[in-house]
Amino acid sequence: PAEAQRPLVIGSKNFTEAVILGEIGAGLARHQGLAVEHRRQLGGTRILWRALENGQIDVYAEYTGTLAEELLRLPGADLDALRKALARRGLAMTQPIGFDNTYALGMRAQRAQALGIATISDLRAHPALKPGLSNEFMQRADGWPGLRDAYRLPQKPDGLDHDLAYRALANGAIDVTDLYSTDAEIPYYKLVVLDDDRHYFASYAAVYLYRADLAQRAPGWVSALEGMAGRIDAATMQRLNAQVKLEHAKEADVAAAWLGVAAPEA
Ligand code: PBE
Repeated sequence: PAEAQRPLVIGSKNFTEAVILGEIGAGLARHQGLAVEHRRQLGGTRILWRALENGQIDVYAEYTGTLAEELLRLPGADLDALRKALARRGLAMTQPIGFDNTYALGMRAQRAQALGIATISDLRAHPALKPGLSNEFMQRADGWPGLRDAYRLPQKPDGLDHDLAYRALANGAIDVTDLYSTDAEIPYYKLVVLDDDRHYFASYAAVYLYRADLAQRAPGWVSALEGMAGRIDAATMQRLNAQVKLEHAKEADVAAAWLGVAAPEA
């Protein structure tokens, strides 16, 4: 049937880690002789979610907190509740891959120290600080509007591309940005992660989302994706991100090297 001929497609969001996880997912299929296409950097979260729902892609890497807070609007839902809500949409989720990539607010360590800022609450006393926040964070249910209200923050942030935020921080164009906790730039630029003292941010465990029909169409791929459970810890993911962002390796090469050493047998 036509369904069986449909090529296998994995997608990725438009940031480095997402692309690496896309390349690893594609590599797992290729290891089994399956032809798979990786549509790289398709867009932001909502674009990938829609592409998965309507079958333009079969798989992409997502984060549990993003599913709960932004996509399914089930704040605080556990893995079981997320799975049930996904199943109703013909979708499924692997076990967590082994690391969390949470949102956090960050500043240059020196500047934070000079101003006596260690927690997000401390920002309230510094209304003149300029936040530059990634465009997606500005709009998301778990992003700026909720954070501002939860902490009663007085600042007026600008939106910018996440990849540009680090240089803007380094050269003083902005004072605060939203970090992704596995970003390689956090130690590189000597940034400090402000303590989320009101526990606003959810936990964002990395998983692969896939269309439930993939279990019939490519069962070996589904088991290989499930075999990623617990395989990448946060330090490893930050190192893979660093290879691309700081050492300028290609995502595909970083993924292939990781698979060569650590690939679970199909
Ligand atoms: N992140 C960090 C997640 C949410 C937290 C940007 C990696 C994402 O949804 O893409």
